[in-house]
Amino acid sequence: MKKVITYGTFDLIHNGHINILRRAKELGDHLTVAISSDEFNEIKGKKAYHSYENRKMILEAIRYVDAVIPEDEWEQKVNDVINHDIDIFVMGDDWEGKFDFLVDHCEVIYLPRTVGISTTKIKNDMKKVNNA
Ligand code: C2G
Repeated sequence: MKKVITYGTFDLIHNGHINILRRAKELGDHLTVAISSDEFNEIKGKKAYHSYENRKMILEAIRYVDAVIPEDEWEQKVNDVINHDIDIFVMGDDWEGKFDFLVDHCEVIYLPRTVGISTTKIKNDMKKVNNA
């Protein structure tokens, strides 16, 4: 069984998230998503709308997702890849090159981001609509 992993906040789930989850799953047979905890989001300088529990529950409802684990720190990826027997690590190409250290443990694939959508864009567009 070929196991894939990807990481992210996945707040306000949108088509860009679904595209990468679908494509990550298509690379193997099992997809684990490491979803950023609320505390780790603070380290990343992100404030998610949904709590960790709600973002986790939403991800678990997506057909491409087989397992969800917490992402608490930058340094956990090597252990995650080893402990979960991961074959392929996938991230959007806004992270191109940032996780190449994982090549000692698994295949590293960066996929093109979906153009025109992001959680930040959703928040900003909604502000405009509500203030119009
Ligand atoms: N993504 C995408 N297209 C978009 C928006 C996001 O392909 N239009 C991808 C990102 O490249 C990432 C994933 O969706 O691979 C999740 O995006 P975020 O929730 O924004 O995750 P991020 O804050 O980049 O966290 O340790 C890695 C970090 O946790 C990644």
